Amino acid sequence: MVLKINKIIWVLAGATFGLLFSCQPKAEKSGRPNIIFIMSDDHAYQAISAYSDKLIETPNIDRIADEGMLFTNACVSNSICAPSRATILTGKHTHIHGKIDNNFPFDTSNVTFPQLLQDAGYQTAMFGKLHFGNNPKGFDEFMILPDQGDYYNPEFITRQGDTTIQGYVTDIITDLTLDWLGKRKEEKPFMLMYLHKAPHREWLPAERHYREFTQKTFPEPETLFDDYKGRGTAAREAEMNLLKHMTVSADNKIYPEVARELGVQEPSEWGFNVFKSKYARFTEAQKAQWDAVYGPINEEFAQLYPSMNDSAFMRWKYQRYMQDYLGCIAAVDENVGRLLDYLDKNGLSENTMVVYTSDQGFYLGEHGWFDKRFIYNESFKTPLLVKWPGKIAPGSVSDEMVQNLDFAQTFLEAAGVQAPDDMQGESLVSLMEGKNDQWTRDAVYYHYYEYPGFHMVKRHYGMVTKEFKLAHFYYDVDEWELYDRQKDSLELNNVYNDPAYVGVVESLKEQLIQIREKYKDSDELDQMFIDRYKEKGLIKEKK
Ligand code: SGN
Ligand code: CA
Repeated sequence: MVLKINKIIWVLAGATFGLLFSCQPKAEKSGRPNIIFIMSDDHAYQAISAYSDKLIETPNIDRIADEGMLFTNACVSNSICAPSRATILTGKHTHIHGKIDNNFPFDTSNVTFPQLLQDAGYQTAMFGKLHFGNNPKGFDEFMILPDQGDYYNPEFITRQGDTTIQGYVTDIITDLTLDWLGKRKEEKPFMLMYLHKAPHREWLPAERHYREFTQKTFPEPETLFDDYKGRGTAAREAEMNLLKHMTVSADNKIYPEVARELGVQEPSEWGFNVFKSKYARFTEAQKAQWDAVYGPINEEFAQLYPSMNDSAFMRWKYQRYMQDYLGCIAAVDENVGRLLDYLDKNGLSENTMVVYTSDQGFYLGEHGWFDKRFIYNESFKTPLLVKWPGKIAPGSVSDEMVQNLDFAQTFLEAAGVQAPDDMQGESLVSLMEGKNDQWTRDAVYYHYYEYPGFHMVKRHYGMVTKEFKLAHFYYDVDEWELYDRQKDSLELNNVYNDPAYVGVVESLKEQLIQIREKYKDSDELDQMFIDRYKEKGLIKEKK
């Protein structure tokens, strides 16, 4: 009912506005803002120059913060792809919308913000990676990658059927997006989700970028050789260490035959198979271009490998990893620039909110890791840059604890649509407008489930404030960790059992109980999700 009234109000308001300002550009008739949600996959904030210029310059992504706001404490509620995307769409924690991991399909009976915006008269479109196992609801048009999608010559799922498009995925997703913008009805506001696959593993850059980035050397993180002392079992047992778990073939691009001949110990055959299947997708011309650059890298590796010790091999892997990962980001940045230029040239910038974020953060060698999943900083935090001319002051910064949980309510408020009462986030509009006194949140909740599974990061939930991080790892362990975020920014010392923190532990545990209640999470639900894994044979019964 509320929605219907809202819709009527907007139709009337739009009509009045249209009559009064009929000489305005057509797109602004209704007065409601357009919304462009740009999300990349696994884009670490460490690899955006608005946050840090140690690794790469991203001038186009940075433009969003220059013209708007940089959030320095944005985070996710569950650091993995599909759960994060479901949280973004529904405004609910993963235990509520049910998409706790990448295994089970999204329950499409959930109400999502695009459906509400579409009902309120917005044109809606989605291009790129969704990763739900089913098609999105609430979109006038979509073209999505099946599952993780491919970097080269990717397939797309559309309502009309599947199609393969020749070329490089980041460029193609942008072409589709710009094409739709050009074709849309100018009299209606739009909400567009422009969702990159890059820089997701296995990090295949475009030719123009691998030529450039394979020539570069990058600074190593302080904790590349972390020995995980001072942390718990979960950090020690996670399978995402560059030396032990990153594959020399699929990840570092050494041809399987070269790796075999050298006797490199791969974690499993899987890396070889992934490399072969990705290489097989290339056209003959793409293979030739690839071989011209990666062939010499293979030759050099064959020379070096026999005399490499573990630390030299780790360093080599780190450089290879960064060259390809950052090469993928270069294409994302260029293409974000294409989109921003399009908005400028077509008079759309003024009335469009543009958001840049990632579905979660990522380890770029910190703690010796790649991948994500943990409540620890590099995976828990995610980039967030937003511009909204006239609402957000250019060059502003917010260090509030905002979450992917907040997007749905933010977009609904921006569009003047009432959010359903059961959404669990908080609209960021007040923060964007500089009304910081209206922001009351001082802690966020986190819960990761996908265990046992890829990379073997144990199940854990926790709570994070600006000062502290408290986490409980459960299921096959029962371990608590506490980090003092002010004194230990690298999160190297679990102080949970430190007598100096007895009072802090007591009060944070109490607060954690309350936040679990507030968000309707519980031990019973934790057990239910474990049982679901048992039923599906994803975990064996405990002895
Ligand atoms: C793939 C990756 C993993 C990654 C998961 C989830 N392996 O399985 O490293 O953790 O996706 O990523 S890959 O080499 O086959 O790409 S997510 O972003 O979809 O959650
Ligand atoms: Ca991801």
